[in-house]
Amino acid sequence: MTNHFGSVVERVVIKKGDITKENVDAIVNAANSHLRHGGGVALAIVKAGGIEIQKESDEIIKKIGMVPTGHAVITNAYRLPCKFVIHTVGPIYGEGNEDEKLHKAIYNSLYLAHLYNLKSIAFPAVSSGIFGFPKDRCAKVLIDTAIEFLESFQTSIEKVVFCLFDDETYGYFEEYYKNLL
Ligand code: AR6
Repeated sequence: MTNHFGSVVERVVIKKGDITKENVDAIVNAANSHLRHGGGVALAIVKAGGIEIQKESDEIIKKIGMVPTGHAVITNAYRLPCKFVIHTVGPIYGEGNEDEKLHKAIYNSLYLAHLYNLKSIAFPAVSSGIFGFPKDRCAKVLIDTAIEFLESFQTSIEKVVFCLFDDETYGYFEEYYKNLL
């Protein structure tokens, strides 16, 4: 899995931590279609970054109505150390075609970062909290999508970080990633 940029797998980083502290160009929010950031990592992002993130999200909803599952939008990051927050909507487990929808949510987040010419992006384990997607499958879909994206074309993105909050989720990501090395 190499191209002229070097090893694609090595541009993927797995770490444990709080994504609101990540010093990357963009962090990804695991949002809902109404961008109401009321729980989970979404609430942590608004608490750490400021209510302006919710206000800018509300403006987006006023303009476009809702963000469909698998799509992504971008706001400023205000008091967060990153520059932007990319809000993506993963599937709710049980609604059907969840793996495809999760793949699309991650791919579209990466594509938006690419359009903004960003170099680094950090993801939480999208859909695997309140939305109930199994954590081991989440690890596979997220890591596979990042590698597919980095391999598929020349992108500004140099580094994709998966920032996992709890030991169990970190364990699944670490285990899946190690098998790719
Ligand atoms: N840093 C990194 N990961 C975190 C953090 C943090 N600070 N806080 C939580 N996580 P969830 P979902 C992890 O529920 O399943 C919200 O209400 C968490 O442990 O945030 O996509 C939204 O507004 C889990 O591993 O997102 C939506 O309504 C992962 O982030 C809904 O939840 C995702 O959990 C979205 O549900």
